[in-house]
Amino acid sequence: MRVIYNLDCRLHDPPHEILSGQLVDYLESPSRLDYILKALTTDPIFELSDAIEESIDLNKYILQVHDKDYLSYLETAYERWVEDGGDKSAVLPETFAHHALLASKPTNPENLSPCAKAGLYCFDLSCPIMSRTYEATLASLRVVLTAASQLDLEKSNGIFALCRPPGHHAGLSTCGGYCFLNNISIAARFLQSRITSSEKRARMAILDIDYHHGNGTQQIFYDDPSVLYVSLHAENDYPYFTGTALETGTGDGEKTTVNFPLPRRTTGDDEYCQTLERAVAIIREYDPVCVLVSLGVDTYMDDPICEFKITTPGYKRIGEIIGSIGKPALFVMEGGYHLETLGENVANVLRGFN
Ligand code: OKP
Ligand code: ZN
Repeated sequence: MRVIYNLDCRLHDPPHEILSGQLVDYLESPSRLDYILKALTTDPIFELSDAIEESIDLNKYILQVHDKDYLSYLETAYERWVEDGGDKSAVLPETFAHHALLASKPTNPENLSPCAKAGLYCFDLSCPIMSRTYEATLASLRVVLTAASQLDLEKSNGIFALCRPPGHHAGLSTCGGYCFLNNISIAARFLQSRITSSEKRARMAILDIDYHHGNGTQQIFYDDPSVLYVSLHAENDYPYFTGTALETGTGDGEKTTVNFPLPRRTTGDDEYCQTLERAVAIIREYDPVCVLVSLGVDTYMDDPICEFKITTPGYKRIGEIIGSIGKPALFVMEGGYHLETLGENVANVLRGFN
């Protein structure tokens, strides 16, 4: 299987995050990429390729998903923050635009102070913006769109975009949960624009198997019947306020959002795979052109922030079930924080798919 990567993804490298009230090393670290790369290079079935030379108009596709004011915030946040006297380490909000605090929605967000903007565009403390964060985020997206451009839509093959920072928590105009740009959503729009056969958008399915609910991806396609969003994730865990089975979409997009919240602590290989079979049946029925997989392996039994019990062999079964859809698949890296097994778990999903 072809694997696309780029080392500029390493440029986002915050020293710390606050986890359960404690200052700890930033979990979504550049070394995650190194560990996965290392595991994939030891198996000849993976054919690695650097996305560096690819010249895709990233902005054009970003703007099909994210608001323009949010995009210019990401681009300029660090510079403005430092000019305003903010700490040079990173942009981090100190006040959130909580609904209880907002007398009215800011009409001119560009006029807000750098501090206010941080609280408007971030929904948590896990997305510090450093001097080279945006560069890394664009590299991450370039990896994903390069992989998308190489996906053969005539065959039921797979391609893996080995990227970071991840994307599935980033919404129309919000960062959070280590995510800044919603890579997989932008890839879905990119793939739709590759298919110009009819005036109607081609059907895409996004299968999100990260431990956490992809609130951003859900929001982006909530009213859009051309993108089916199906997610398996832990119930009552981060990001806490989204991902119930009652969230099924709205308007024309009614029924094209499907959530499978699963119990924390007790969900192991068998329970997970049974639910994944149901998810896959829904995707088959929808009959998309291709499947985009938000590939998180933070469902692993020893993941430091998650509480599922998936085993390393379990990931191979997961890959096989995804392969049974019989569609071309773009795998996009999301979470997974147990460094020692990260690469092997990812490799097993891809091996199972093949
Ligand atoms: C990103 B991805 C929970 C702390 C959560 C942020 C987690 C972001 C996960 N106690 N911190 O979906 O893997
Ligand atoms: Zn996750």
